[in-house]
Amino acid sequence: MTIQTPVLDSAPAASAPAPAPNPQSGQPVTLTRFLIEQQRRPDSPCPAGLRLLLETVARACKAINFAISKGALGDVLGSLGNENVQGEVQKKLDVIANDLLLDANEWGGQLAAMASEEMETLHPIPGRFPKGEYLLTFDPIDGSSNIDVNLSVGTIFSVLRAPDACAGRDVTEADFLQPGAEQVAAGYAIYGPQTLLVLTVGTGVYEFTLDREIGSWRLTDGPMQMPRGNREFAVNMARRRQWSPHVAQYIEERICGTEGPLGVDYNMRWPASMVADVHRIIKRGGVFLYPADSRNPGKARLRLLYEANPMAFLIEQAGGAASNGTARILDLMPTSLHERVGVILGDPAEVAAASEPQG
Ligand code: AFP
Repeated sequence: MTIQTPVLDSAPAASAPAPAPNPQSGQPVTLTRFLIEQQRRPDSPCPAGLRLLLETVARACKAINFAISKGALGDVLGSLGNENVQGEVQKKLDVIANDLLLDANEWGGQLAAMASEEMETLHPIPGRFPKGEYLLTFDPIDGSSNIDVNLSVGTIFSVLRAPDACAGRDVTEADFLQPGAEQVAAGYAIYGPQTLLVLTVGTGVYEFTLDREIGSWRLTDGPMQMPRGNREFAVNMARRRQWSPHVAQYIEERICGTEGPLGVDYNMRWPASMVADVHRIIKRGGVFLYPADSRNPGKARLRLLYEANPMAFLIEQAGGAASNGTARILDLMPTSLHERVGVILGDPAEVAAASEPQG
């Protein structure tokens, strides 16, 4: 299913949000019940194989949450002393979370292959297990630099359909290089004051809270639509020298507030965790920027396949917009597994104002 979401310059309304089961009805709506009800929809945005895959990913996120919460009481903090394929110092939890996702997902028969921020090449499904129709990409721990200082981190995941040809051959990197509009599901777990799972199968964005007493994900919000007009931006000001003149002016005008051309004050956040920023924006609005380096666009920070694309899918489903500064992120054709892009996402009016003028 290709996501037909309106173009960037019109505030995209999410595809008709599904009538989620009523969390207030007394009956706990678990993730399993929610996904089965999505599967039963006439347009079946969540076939059985996808439902099983999402339940497996959600189960792995519970295990990741358990590992993270051990902190200094378990051997999970600190770094491994080496760098990952991104050239970033690899944290112990990066590898623990990556292995939990691989181990949970490789035997179920839903996947043709996986790819991760922490692995240079794709992870094929071992020959002893059946191959399935989906491709899973993930950032096992987003915000790794926050782990050792007890700030929010998350897991980001994206599901694509594997090309039919994969059935008869080995999966290649090229099979993953699909525009984000081809995603059939995306989500994140956020390991913060609460442990939350937020996901979409193209029928709106839904939030599940981990009930730690019984270990069950329970529907607590959705379909979520981000509030408009919240004057709050998230950007790393230390990267100022890398911004284009247009982005620099966009931020400067907001810093000037009532003393500048906009005549209104803005607030700023920077938790150094995209998952925390995206969740805040879905819940209360605002805008997130991590622009590409204007002097060398290839030196953008965020990865297209397993950070920008899943978050863009979620943001658009919640009524927002997501751009690389010049184009809709979900329309971009990836050229490599770990390709990096600039990201501006959130309130459509703010995304349009921060994006480079066309023409
Ligand atoms: P890490 O996972 O390496 O901590 O990076 C997190 C991230 O990819 C994204 O979640 C943040 O928004 C951004 O990088 C933070 O980047 P800075 O460290 O440059 O602020």
